[in-house]
Amino acid sequence: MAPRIVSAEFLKTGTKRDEWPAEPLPEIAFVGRSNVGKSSMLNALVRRGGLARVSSTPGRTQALQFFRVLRQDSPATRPWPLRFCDLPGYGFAKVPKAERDRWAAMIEEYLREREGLAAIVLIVDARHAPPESDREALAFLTAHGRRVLVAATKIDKITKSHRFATIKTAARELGVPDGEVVPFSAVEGTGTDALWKRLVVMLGP
Ligand SMILES: Nc1nc2c(ncn2[C@@H]2O[C@H](COP(=O)(O)OP(=O)(O)OP(=O)(O)O)[C@@H](O)[C@H]2O)c(=O)[nH]1
Ligand SMILES: [Mg+2]
Repeated sequence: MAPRIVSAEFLKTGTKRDEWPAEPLPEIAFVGRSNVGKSSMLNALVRRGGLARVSSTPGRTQALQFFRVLRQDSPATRPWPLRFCDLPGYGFAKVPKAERDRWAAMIEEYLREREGLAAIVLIVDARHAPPESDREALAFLTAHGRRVLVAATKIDKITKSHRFATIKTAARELGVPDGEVVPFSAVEGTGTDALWKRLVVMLGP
């Protein structure tokens, strides 16, 4: 079961290291190609439609966006805070190269060096076999010792009978075990419970 979300609020934008929030909380970051559905996934997980900015124009999220979330796992436990970090996407060709390089440097520094980063959700598009950039992102994260959860989003675009095979293909292409790719849809709400279940394990009590 997904936890009850007691509150979810926008904290701040960060473009530089000294703008990363200082409050020591476990953090979850959302990584993936431009327009894949990172911000929509974050919103679906906290069940707040307009929290993170979503747009059909790729390149919507242009800096690190931090959110503070209070979750309650069961009525008997007290709420625990955590942070979400919504990242700009990679692979968006229409952004000028200098700006792309600046984003990449900003994202990589954060992913390499951020303390308290409990897990990273790597989001891939269920409709296509993961491109080279997704495999590179996964290799980068594991090389830096990060714990990664893979989610294949926009699964609503795949007919139900093809979903299993789609997830299997994505897992094989990425070189992770089948069961490790979570099918997800921000539109249907598919996968929010499964993703939360794994996040809660990584976040600890
Ligand atoms: N069908 C479908 N559309 C989705 C889903 N998730 C996101 N979208 C759509 O995909 C587009 C991009 O969504 P965003 O959440 O802004 O994607 P993003 O990865 O944050 O994009 P950038 O911040 O620009 O990199 C929007 O038009 C969303 O409505 C999904 O699960 N299913
Ligand atoms: Mg976004």
